[in-house]
Amino acid sequence: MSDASRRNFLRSATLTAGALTLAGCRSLSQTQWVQDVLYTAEGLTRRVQRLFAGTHTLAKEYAKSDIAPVFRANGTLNPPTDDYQQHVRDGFVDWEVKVEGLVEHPLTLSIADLRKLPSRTQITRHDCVEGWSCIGEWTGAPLKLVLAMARPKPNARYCVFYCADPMTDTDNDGVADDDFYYESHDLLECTHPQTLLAYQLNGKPLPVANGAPVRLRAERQLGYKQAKYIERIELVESFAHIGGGKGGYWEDRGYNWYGGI
Ligand SMILES: Nc1nc2c(c(=O)[nH]1)N[C@H]1C(S)=C(S)[C@@H](COP(=O)(O)O)O[C@H]1N2
Ligand SMILES: [Mo]
Repeated sequence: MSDASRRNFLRSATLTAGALTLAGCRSLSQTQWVQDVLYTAEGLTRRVQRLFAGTHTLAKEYAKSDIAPVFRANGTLNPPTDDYQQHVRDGFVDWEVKVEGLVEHPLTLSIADLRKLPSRTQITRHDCVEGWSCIGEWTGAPLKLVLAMARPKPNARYCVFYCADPMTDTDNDGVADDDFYYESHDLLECTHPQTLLAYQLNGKPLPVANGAPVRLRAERQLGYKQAKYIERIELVESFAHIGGGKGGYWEDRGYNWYGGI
């Protein structure tokens, strides 16, 4: 896109949301809702890790020469719903990401809208609890810019990411689980500079297997926290009422909510 249209987009985003000036890390982290997250005691491991790691410590970034020739895919590789398959055929032009819940300005963003936002590119290592890791280059819109436009309300504490893939019988009890994949992160993680709504892997549109058209990258967290196929982001005060109440599809089945590496 041209500089002029980028400026226009930014201007209209600023006018509608009045918030892009808040996007700078410092001003955002001084707001009350981020401060509240910083001082919330949610469990010793997380608190202690945060104390040692600092608040916005960057995950390690790698060189181009470290990038794996093929980025391994895991979990859902191609959501089988009619709806998703139609989006694949349409090249995801009508895909929308809704941002709603405890926000002043609910948003609906197309992939084109996300691409118009200032982007970040980072080469990072993905670590899956199943015992493998892979280095790839991700490009996307920093989630904090999207949140700054949506303006979280003071009581918002988490983002819940709802995905387009239904999970089938992951507990192997012979009955298809009709739950969709979902995940959540606190607002500290969501405003981290390396937390992206990523639409590109290794310089190309995100492959279907890796979460097309948009997936989360929260680089200080394990693989299962990296929600793929994102359709909706809900800001909530608590996730006790969502799914099994543990903050994520795998958390509801026993994984830790805090997936810090
Ligand atoms: N929507 C969705 N997101 C998901 C999963 C999934 O099955 N569905 N699997 C998770 C797990 S366990 C891992 S390791 C990573 C895999 O991402 P990749 O396919 O790009 O390697 O996605 C995570 N996010
Ligand atoms: Mo994983």
